[in-house]
Amino acid sequence: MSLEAALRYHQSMQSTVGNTRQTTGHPSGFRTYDSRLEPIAAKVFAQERLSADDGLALYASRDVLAVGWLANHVRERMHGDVTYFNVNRHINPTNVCVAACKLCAFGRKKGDAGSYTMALDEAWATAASGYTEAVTEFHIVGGLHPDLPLEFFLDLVRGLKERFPKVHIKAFTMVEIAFLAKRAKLTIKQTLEKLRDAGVDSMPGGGAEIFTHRVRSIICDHKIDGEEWLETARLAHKMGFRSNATMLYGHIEYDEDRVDHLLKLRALQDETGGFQTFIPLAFHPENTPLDHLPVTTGLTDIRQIAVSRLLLDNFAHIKAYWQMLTPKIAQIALRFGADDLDGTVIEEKIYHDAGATTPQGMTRKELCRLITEAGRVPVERDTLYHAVTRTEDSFTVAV
Ligand code: V47
Repeated sequence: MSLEAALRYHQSMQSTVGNTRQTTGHPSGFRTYDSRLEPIAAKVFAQERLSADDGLALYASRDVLAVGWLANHVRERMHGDVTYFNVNRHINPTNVCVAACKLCAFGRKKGDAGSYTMALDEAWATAASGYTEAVTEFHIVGGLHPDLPLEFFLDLVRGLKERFPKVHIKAFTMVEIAFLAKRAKLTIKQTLEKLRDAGVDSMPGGGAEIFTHRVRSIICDHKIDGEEWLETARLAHKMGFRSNATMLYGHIEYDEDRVDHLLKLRALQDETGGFQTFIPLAFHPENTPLDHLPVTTGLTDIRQIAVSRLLLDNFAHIKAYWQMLTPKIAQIALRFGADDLDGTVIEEKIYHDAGATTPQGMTRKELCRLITEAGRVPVERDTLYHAVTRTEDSFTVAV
């Protein structure tokens, strides 16, 4: 059957099985067979803010393609075809962690088999290893080590800045910052000041998980609570740091928890404007105490990207983190609301300890191929979304 014939057949089936997509009458030609999406579409076209109920309707809708269409509409309104990626390296200085979060396969207790803590020289050598293209970003996160003092992390960052002065240091989640502050008997603000003076440029979005107490008390009861995560981000933004935000989905949370999480991030973004990118993270259960839970499906992942784009109207970017989604789903996500794929990464531990089968890293060429094949235009960015121009193994950043 030719493509045209297949499309005609599909259309005739749609009109006979009662699943007919209705147009809303809007000039954009939006169509849905879910009447609950029509008022939401009207709001999206009028650039009006969506409510918590709208969020729930988007999660509940059986018309995932229509949800994705709306998210893609917003994505193209904001970014056209531009799709961002970066050349980065992840560094996880230690997997020793006092917390024993049920969501995690990465953390180990001190002295346990498989536990490790890098010496400073080792961490600096790791930063330089494994890749020939000049990285523009180090992404540094790790366990909550019971003995490593704040000074260790300050030395780590200072040493990196000395050795790689042009590389942006995106380091330490809000959870790590609150932990380091407590250990050093400093306020969060004092700790952030020390990190800034040592050379930390921004923060990654991890540790947010799901903010509601019911969920947090089960999946990560040793971490700071949702309010403390938000307050730490608030303080960081007020000091001029930019940060990302994440949400871990696909475990024991309900749609209501996800909507609550997204709207809390949206409210903080209204206040500070400090978030750059939102990254929905699919839960990988393998090797965690929650390994009886199923992995997320492709449609759940794609819908989550789309709902994030639609609810987070004040976030500039939605990232389809290919390491977590797989390159195939991440590529499709570029048509469902995402405008960023993250980066080369080089070495990833958190998801691979939890059973991820994705490669450890990707080259610029491979990332560009994924983006181009999705009909988008790849743009290499630095952490702050300035375009990067490359010559062999060096780069310049447009500011
Ligand atoms: O906070 C831990 C999650 C996060 C599992 O800011 C798990 O650019 C799934 O935050 N299954 C760390 N997820 C990763 C992260 C991140 C990744 C990429 C880019 C950025 C950014 C941030 O990973 C943790 C937690 O939410 N996580 N264990 C697991 N078993």
